[in-house]
Amino acid sequence: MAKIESLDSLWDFKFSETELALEEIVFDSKQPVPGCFDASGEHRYRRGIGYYRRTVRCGGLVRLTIGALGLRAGIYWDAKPIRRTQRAYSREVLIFDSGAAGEHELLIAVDNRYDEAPSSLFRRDYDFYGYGGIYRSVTLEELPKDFIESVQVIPEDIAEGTVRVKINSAAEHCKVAFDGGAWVDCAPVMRVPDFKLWSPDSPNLHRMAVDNGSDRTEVVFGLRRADVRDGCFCLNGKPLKIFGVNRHNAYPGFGAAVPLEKLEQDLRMIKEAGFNTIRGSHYPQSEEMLTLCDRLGLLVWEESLGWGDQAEALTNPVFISEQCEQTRQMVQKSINHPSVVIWGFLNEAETKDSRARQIVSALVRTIRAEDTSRLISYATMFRGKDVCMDLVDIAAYNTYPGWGGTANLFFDPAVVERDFEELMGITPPEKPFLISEIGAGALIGTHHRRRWSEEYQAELLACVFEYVRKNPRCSGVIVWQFCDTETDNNIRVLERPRGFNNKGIVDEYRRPKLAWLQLEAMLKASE
Ligand code: ADA
Repeated sequence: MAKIESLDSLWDFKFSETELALEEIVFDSKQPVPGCFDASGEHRYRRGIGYYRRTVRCGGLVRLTIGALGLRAGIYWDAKPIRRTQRAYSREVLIFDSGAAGEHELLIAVDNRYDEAPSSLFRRDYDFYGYGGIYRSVTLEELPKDFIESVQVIPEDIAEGTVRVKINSAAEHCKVAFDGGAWVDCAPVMRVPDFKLWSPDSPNLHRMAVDNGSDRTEVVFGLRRADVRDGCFCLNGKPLKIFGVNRHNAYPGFGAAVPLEKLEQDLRMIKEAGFNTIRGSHYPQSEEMLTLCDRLGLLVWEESLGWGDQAEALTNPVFISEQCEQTRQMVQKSINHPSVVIWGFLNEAETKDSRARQIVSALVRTIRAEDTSRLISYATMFRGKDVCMDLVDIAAYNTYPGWGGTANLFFDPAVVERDFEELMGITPPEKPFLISEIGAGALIGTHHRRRWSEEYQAELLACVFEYVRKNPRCSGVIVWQFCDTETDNNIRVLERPRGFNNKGIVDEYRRPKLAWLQLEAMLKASE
């Protein structure tokens, strides 16, 4: 197995509001990688370019993996450009000849200025803070000539314990071994010895090692099937009701570069409270996040980056191809994780405009070309006016009864029932009916029972959970949102007190609000 070197450390750093010629840069400080330069310290809230540099000892063919960065970047090896990307939150994998063995320079110029063009994947009006930095780990690996590029293991028949194996390797002949057992010749469909199914209650995992004679690697996978029967979401053939949270990957002081310890604490907290699902809103998730969900037994809706994109963007050829590319990369990256059961994209895009059908179809085709074993959806805000829902498997609605557009100061349970009845009425019978977002803002410590109080949020969400629990037609609800998250206060200054989206059921430091305690009690009571 090739040795993987972590490049996480303190890198040389320079911040500039305008672009600098590489040879002119005077690195005057240090920044941690992973890290967001605008999440704390002297560059807090500033927009510009963060130049990160470090040296690396290596030679020959290498694979450089950057877990994620944002918002856009130029990547340079020995001062030569090797990639430009605007795919914030996506993993970047670069395989290239690093030159003679010895010391080389890696420079990553990260730009957090908003790009407002229709082709842009991250605009200022997105309702989450656009951090600048290298969000996730960076690694480097020297590769043999006949290296293994990727290994996919997709459950085929869960009664028989068979999997479909796809190996992308320069050397054709590969041997594989399951769970430390005997090496056998690889075949397109293989039976896993002594297999056990994966589910949230029993998150059993298997390992498959691959050897092609010059390179060796190992992947972890799980056997489970997610599908739709009689309009219900099913796992391993049985209806499963989704009770989940939307989670932004952010933490005060760290921005989008959430330390692993905090990530693990979040996921454990969510699992222990009794939730079974996380929607990774609104971008691809890290390898560590999905590995933890596989192990803890949490289902994941993973989606590519998008937020409220309008027809002008949705019909822009660059936007379409960038959306397809980031979605393809997301599916390839996460395909072995049993926790991922739904692929999503384009949160709240303008899918009431028939011109959106082109991009939605292209995204569905892109996903299907990589993986036919999971369900596909997108979260719509357009209810009966949406014209793209026939293209996906699940009818998923973002809906805010009792929050937006009503004059009531106190919570009125009738609004929830009315809203859900209307949505169920427009949902085709063959599709699962899923609430992909619902919630209310609550300022922690506010207890006057009216809007913005913890009580108002708790009453609303308790009413929603009760309705979903009792209603067999409803496949589930994913609360908006797990924790309060910073947003760009320039845009929503009057709707976002403190510069935060305050609909978290825990605050930004993960201190529970009443809603958290109430939902936890309800979930535990129904276990
Ligand atoms: C939308 C959107 C979320 C968030 C939410 C809100 O549903 O998908 O990202 O902005 O609204 O809090 O209003």
